[in-house]
Amino acid sequence: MKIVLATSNRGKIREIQRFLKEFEIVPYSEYIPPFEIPENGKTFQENAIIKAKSVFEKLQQKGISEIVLADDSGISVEALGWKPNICSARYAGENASSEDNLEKMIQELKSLGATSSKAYYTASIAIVDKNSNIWTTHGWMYGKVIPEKRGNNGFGYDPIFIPDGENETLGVLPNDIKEKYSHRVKALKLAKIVLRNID
Ligand code: ITT
Repeated sequence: MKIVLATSNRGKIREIQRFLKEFEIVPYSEYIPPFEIPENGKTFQENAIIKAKSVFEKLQQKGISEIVLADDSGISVEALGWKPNICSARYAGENASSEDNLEKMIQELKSLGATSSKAYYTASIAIVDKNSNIWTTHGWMYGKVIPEKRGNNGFGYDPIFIPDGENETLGVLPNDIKEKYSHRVKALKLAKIVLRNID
């Protein structure tokens, strides 16, 4: 069964393909040129639905009818008043890179004098099936962030995030350890049940 991913984030594409091996996972950019999707929802769930529906509808306009899956995710940090939350991708500004966002967070933590702060990741997955039904699932990963980059594994904020139960960042820990705790994998486990029961 084919599933079109409504994301341009290569880190997400890699992790979703790795976990949903039983399906044929195709990024939407293989069908249509990537386009700006206004993520103006108030929650991860709302934004995941906006992304999945936007790509589903755009594909339908081209006569392509496929199941679409989107991921909206982010990190919430206690010392930052549980921000950036749904604004994680634009923490350092509208067109900020992952590197800019990471640097900004390190600087903010340093300026607060925090040597570490409790943090968690959230992932909301939205699926639009071929009958336009919408399904959502969610997952969380708890841990802390430190104001120092360690390792290059994972993506985004992973080089400063240490999951509960570990002593190293996700930048240092291998992929299979991230999978054990991952917010995205928890949401995808539930999404798998949905995907096995729709057509
Ligand atoms: P799409 O909207 O195209 O999917 P995006 O990167 O803009 O890509 P989001 O709006 O969902 O995605 O923003 C999520 C941000 O949160 C992302 O840019 C990362 O910086 C961060 N993030 C989410 N999950 C993460 C993970 O597993 N590891 C590290 N950072 C993560």
